[in-house]
Amino acid sequence: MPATDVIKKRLIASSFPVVLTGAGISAESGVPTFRGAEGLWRNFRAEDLATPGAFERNPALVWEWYNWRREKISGLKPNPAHYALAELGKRFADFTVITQNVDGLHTFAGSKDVLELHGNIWRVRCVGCAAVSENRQVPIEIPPRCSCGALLRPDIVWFGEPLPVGVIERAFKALERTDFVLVVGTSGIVEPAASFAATAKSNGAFLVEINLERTPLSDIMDVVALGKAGEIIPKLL
Ligand code: BV8
Ligand code: ZN
Repeated sequence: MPATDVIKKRLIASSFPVVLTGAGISAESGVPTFRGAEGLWRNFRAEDLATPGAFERNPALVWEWYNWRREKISGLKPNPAHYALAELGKRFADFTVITQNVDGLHTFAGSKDVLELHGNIWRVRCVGCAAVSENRQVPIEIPPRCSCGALLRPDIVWFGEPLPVGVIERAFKALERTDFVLVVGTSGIVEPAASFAATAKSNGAFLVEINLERTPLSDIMDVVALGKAGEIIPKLL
């Protein structure tokens, strides 16, 4: 039986499906992934720039990188994978989308209560008064300042920073309860998200991975469907 039929059977039988997505689900929308060819910007890697230290030392350089990404993604639309997940979400009373992506495309496609583990590129946070606001200016002035005078930073979780407490709690609650996890388009490297599938498995969940290639997570999966998210996920409808 083809992988998508097995996945579909298990999905339909599940009561609390959880989907964990990474940059790969937005690739077909034109959003560069982190560890693909586009992962580089002026020879910097995400790990070099997406850190509190880098922002401390050179906020303008970090903002130049985020401006480059904001410009790159500002006109981009969700792809069939995002829309298919939004449609699936309507068919279950309890359907949780947990994403590592900061592009906001799941919400744009209609998914509800998306758990954004690593924040959102269209939100900024004041390093002084901690005020959080949406900011869709492209380009944003560099470096942007809050009305209180302090610097604004992207409201994004950098390496070495803890994930938002509320989001983590809700993610673990879903992972403890779920019986079916779909892991889509992630290289399975960045923690703690990379351990989420194993957490669900230890609670008896059926695990499915959709990716162009095998990843470090593939060995614990019940089904690995190799191919494009934008082609495979719509087949689950
Ligand atoms: C934390 C924000 C603790 C940036 C991101 C050693 C030193 C220092 C730290 C660590 C260390 N070892 C481990 C750590 C912890 C660290 C970590 O995991 N590092 C990694 C590099 C080893 N983690 C952290 O620091 C986290 N915080 O641990 O805090 C703590 C606790 C309490 C108190 C204080 C501290 C924070 C991690 C968050 C980092 N921020 N993003 C930004 O976006 O601007 S991570 C960044 O990588 C993105 O968010 C991205 O989502 C994430 C993961 O990447 P992927 O989504 O998987 O994307 P990738 O490009 O890698 O892969 C794409 C996949 O899609 C590929 O598999 C490809 O085949 C596939 N694909 C492509 N096209 C398609 C497709 N699949 C299907 N269809 C397609 N069409
Ligand atoms: Zn402020």
